Amino acid sequence: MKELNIGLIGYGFMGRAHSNAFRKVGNFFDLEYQPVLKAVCGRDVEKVKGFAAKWGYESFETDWRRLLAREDIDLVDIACPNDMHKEIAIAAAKAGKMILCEKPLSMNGPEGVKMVQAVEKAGVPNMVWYNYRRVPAVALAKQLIDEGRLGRIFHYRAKFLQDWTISEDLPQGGAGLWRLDVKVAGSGVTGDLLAHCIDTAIWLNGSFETVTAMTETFIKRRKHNLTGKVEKVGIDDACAFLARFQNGSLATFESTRYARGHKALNTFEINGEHASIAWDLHDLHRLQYFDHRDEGRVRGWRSIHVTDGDQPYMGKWWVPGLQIGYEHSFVHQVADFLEGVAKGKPASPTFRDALETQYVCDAVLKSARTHRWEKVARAIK
Ligand code: SOE
Repeated sequence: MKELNIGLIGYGFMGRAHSNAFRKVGNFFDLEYQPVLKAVCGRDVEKVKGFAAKWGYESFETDWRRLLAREDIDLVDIACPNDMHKEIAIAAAKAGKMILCEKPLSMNGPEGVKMVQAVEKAGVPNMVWYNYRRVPAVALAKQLIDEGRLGRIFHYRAKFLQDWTISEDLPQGGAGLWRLDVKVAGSGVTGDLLAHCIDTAIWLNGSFETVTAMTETFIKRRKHNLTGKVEKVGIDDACAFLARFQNGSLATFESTRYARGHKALNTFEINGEHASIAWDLHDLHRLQYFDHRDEGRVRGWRSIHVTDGDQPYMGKWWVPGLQIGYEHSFVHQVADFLEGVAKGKPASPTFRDALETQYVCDAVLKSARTHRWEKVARAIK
């Protein structure tokens, strides 16, 4: 087994999710490459030191440029806030490192273009952590669609609902709350939550054609944790949009952090001419499937418990009936990436793939401003 030295930048929620995946992947998947937790980087020396000790990183850095300059780092994993993705990714590409980048790829499309150009010019393997594609039930949905079981697709319906920002007293900015600061996050629920739904939709249903959107910022001013002042809120708290796909299907997407009672209700439903499928993150190991070709007397929605060895990824885990969870989607994504590196065949979503999601987000936010239908930009050459 060849060792692949990881340099992680950022040690928040995603730093933990990725580290956990790097640690576990070799125990469950037979791979040519074994990730080695070489170094973690963060600005606060005490915190980064503590993280390194807790997660088993051999060393730590407090300046990401020093991490990139190290010859013993093969892969840079960008798990810090969105406003830093571009600069780090471009520098990492120039340094010849493989790159994994937390979603969304960038603050906006133009930034994403520069990142795609940098990794493609350097010829370094790259991928963006849109982890929900690797939930076994979602991967099973992809198989069923690709086998043509649904037939022509008429409708795609997606939601990502949360309720954690309803209080007016919640500040914006700083650790944990940078998602509410537009200068750091780029946008609100569109880039943070709908980007997941859009990525999954592109994967399952193909490219978008046009969108029309509305957004709202319910709480207009919040105290900023870093300045101590009450400042304007620039993010979209909620976003709903309609879309037309290139395959002719019609779609609705909705996301908010103001849906009381919903913690992370990420769902999709797809209606085709023969069959429909539905998935829900709160019940992530199940795929709902309805097939009109079933005998009428017993026709109905099937709730498929996706835990069998012949279902995506499940042969690597326990025995039939025993489910896995959220963290495993990250393990699967690392496994697919490492397999891709070994075979010289990139695993999706690459930076180029993720740029498509960025273009959809840009069109959605533009439409919310113009109140018009907007065309989604095509990929760069
Ligand atoms: C926001 O609350 C968040 O943590 C997103 O940033 C993640 O991408 C999503 O998977 C869960 O919700």
